[in-house]
Amino acid sequence: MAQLWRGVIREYMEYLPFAEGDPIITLGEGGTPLVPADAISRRVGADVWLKVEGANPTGSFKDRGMTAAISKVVAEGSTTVVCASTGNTSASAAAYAAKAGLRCAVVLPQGKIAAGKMAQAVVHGAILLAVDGNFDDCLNIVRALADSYPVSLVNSVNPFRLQGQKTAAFEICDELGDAPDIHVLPVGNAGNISAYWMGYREYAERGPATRTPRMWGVQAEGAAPFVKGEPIKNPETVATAIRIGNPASWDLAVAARDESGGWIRAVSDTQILAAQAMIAAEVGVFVEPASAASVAGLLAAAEAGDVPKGARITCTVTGNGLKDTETALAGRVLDPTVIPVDIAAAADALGLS
Ligand code: AN7
Repeated sequence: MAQLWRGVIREYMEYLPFAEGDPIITLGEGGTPLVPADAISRRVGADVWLKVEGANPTGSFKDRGMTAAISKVVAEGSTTVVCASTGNTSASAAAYAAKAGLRCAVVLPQGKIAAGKMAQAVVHGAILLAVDGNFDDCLNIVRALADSYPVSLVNSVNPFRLQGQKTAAFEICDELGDAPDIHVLPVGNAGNISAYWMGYREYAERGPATRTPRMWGVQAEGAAPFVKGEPIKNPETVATAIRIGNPASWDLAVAARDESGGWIRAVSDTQILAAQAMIAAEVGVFVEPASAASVAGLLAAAEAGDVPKGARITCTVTGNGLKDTETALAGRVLDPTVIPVDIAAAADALGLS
């Protein structure tokens, strides 16, 4: 009989601040595919795998952290959750709040959320507030709200979020038999790179892994505060998920980078979109632009001669491409060849006859 997946809290409870009997709000998150990416391996001369986080219930890695944060909110008896978001956190918060029967309010940068993510917040019944500002402004608002009013903040400054998100590192080690040599992922608000580093460290300390990987973080050129070394005022990138200028987990991300012997670099929007198209066409995985930043960063590192030959490399592709079809289809010709209801015509059009 198949082994059924029970969600990240039940699968990894001994590594998480949860105990049997605690309320657990889950949509079955985690257990996502780790896909060997031959087309990328060939390009960079290494052994590259994609951790496909778009396969989570709401289509992004945020679900791993949200199951933990929302479960704790329920345990504490709060009835309203709030978050700021570039789209995926709000989609996840709205879904898990719906499952838990909580009120959910999301504060979003106006006009900068991909349509699919907006749809998710709406259908799951969240209260939407749009701010004439960027994500960093939105985060300031919800932090102040949570300080002064009886609402629970579920952004990644909530420590339970990172606890849940670290389980992705566990899954990778469990599947590969040990930690990879290098782990690459996009960096926005910097919670996820911090969470992976925590997960890899804990697995090495407690036995399931013998070592930790180098952490390579990738930002979009127009939104690259870690590359600049300071927050930036007006972040801009086609990858709206990582359009963030003042990351909340700054110190944790710098520690992840430096303790692991890694780096955080930037790639252009053009490189991001090219990587997105390549992953879809040659690996068979449709990711959103922010997710493609990890692969774009790896390809750029290979061009610079910085990828060790034969290294085992895992790349997190953080979100599902279906969330933002507008960006993926921009500049593409969509017109199919129109044929009558006729097999010969279909064969003709396909060059088979
Ligand atoms: C697809 O949803 O910040 O560095 O508000 O949606 O942990 O912030 C999203 C971030 C990468 C960056 N890829 O992760 C939000 C939000 C995708 C994302 C990131 C995000 P962090």
